[in-house]
Amino acid sequence: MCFKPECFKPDKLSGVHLIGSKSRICLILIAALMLTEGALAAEARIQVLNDQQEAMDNVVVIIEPEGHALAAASAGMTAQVDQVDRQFVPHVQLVQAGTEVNFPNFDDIRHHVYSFSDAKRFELPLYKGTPSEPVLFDQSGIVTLACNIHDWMLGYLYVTDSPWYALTDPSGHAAITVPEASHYLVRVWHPSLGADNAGVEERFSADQLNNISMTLAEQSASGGRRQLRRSTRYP
Ligand SMILES: [Cu+2]
Repeated sequence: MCFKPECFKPDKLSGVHLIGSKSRICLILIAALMLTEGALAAEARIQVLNDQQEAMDNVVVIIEPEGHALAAASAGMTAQVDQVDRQFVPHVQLVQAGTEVNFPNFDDIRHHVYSFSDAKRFELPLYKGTPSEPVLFDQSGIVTLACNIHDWMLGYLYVTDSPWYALTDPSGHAAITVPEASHYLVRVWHPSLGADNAGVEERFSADQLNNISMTLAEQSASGGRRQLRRSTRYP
């Protein structure tokens, strides 16, 4: 086999001569579009800490890139909130508006799951196993989940219009791939804020996006009011 540059003429590359000039232009355009798509993605990295500088997991993180429409959830998006050992698992579930959620009961007793929240009022009367129909969550907001039988059972379903979201992991981190924009609105929420508080949002520029740190601080001096302090670490 020849590896000299003169040997790599187009007519020696199998298949190339089978593609017409119009097809070649199409292929070049598709390749260019794919490259453009790739270049338009940015990585958001957020860490949420409490006021003792400890990592907070299960914090809802939602990003809205400025100038980008919040695309609707694609049809058929599903999620689930289990009942295990008389608890909702996960304690916080995060879905995009338009998602259908199943509530399977893995306990050997019956549960009666309901919500009176404005974003979704529903009721799944006493059942075992998985109810035959999922519940559609088509409106953004915080849905508090409870069980009519077991008063201590409490869970949250955070419904967002944005397709760019994640929950923080045990190290307090969330990484979200977002489209490129000059600025981003980052919203965070944790159950300790309460269901009536949609969360705290801050605006960040593109060059801050991959190193955002937010602190969830309890303000005991102002009557126990909780709020978020924002800080951005620079290298
Ligand atoms: Cu129950």
